[in-house]
Amino acid sequence: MPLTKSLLSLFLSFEIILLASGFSFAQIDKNATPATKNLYSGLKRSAAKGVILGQQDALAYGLNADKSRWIGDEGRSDVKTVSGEHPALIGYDLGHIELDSVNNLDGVPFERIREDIRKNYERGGVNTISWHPNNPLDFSKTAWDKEEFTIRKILSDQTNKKNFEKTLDKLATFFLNLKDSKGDVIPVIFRPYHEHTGSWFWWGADHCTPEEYKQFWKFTIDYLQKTKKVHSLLTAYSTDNFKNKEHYLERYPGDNFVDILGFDTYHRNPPASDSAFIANAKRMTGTIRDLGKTNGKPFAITETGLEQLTEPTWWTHILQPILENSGLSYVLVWRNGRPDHYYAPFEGNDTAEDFKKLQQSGNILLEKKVASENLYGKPARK
Ligand code: BMA
Repeated sequence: MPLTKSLLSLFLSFEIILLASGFSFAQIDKNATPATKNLYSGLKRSAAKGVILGQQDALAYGLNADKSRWIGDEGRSDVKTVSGEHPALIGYDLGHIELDSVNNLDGVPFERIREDIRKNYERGGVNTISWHPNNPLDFSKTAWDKEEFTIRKILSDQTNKKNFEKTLDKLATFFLNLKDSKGDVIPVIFRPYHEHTGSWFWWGADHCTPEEYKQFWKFTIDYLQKTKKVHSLLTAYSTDNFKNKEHYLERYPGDNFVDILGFDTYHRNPPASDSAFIANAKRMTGTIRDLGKTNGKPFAITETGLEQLTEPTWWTHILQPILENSGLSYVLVWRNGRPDHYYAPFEGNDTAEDFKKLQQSGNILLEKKVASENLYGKPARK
């Protein structure tokens, strides 16, 4: 019947509009660049294919077969040496940008970070940025050097606040100067003030109230987006281990200030803790999946790993069960920083074969599969 038919088509077109905009409705920056908006929907889309595997500082340095360090080699990453492909998500840290330092806190030149971000972006990969800033009230103190109520002292004192804005100006300059070869600004995931359920950083749970943390977060994001006009960020909220949904959300600044829901969790004391680690990671993934589905936001394990990979089948026996059918957009393992501090396989590492099995399982997406997902553009044709 014509009436029913036209009602139906009206309903359908409404639904199509909703669906089309639905992928971006939950994104916080309405003025985000087209590539940033596409990345946001791309991260949700690719989660149906597998979990993007990433590593911190993967392109900047790593380990040789004898565990000596390589630093700054072009086109190299330990994951590529082992698997033939770079990780499809690369993490970087901007710690010490606030000091106008040439290198970040782990000795990587900011110029190199900028280049690696561009190269990874042009390969279709994803870039995520954490920040371990020194204490803004006293730059001689590191991110781990806990002052009493730093955040309160920044928010409540105009001079401190103005000084902190100068630091945010430096971040904004960095973000705005990340350009591709066409001169367009490159989108990045920005993951500030992480692991705040713990108290090891000056922004941690014991050093500010939930309200202060939220205010500080909102101030940072508003300042970058509204004052500095940075429109290339997806913002990731990233707790450490948490007990339940209430604990996860205790310091959540709100759906209008967060694009990606995440948490960090490290596997410590293996093998005694193996099954507890898997169960815990699955439980926490379940919490952020529920929240992500409700809010239309992508969700991710923003840091994880087993230091020194002491279990040869860690990838298929520990990580794979966590990732399988998880709906996670990505998982990032930490850096191959030192012979006693590494999280990804390198040439000759005991877990290299097992890593390849995980690669073949189809549960993770590395460079090639992510490139074919076209995360910064329209969905790839079937
Ligand atoms: C920690 C360690 C440190 C490093 C810091 C920031 O987990 O890797 O050595 O300085 O992250 O990258």
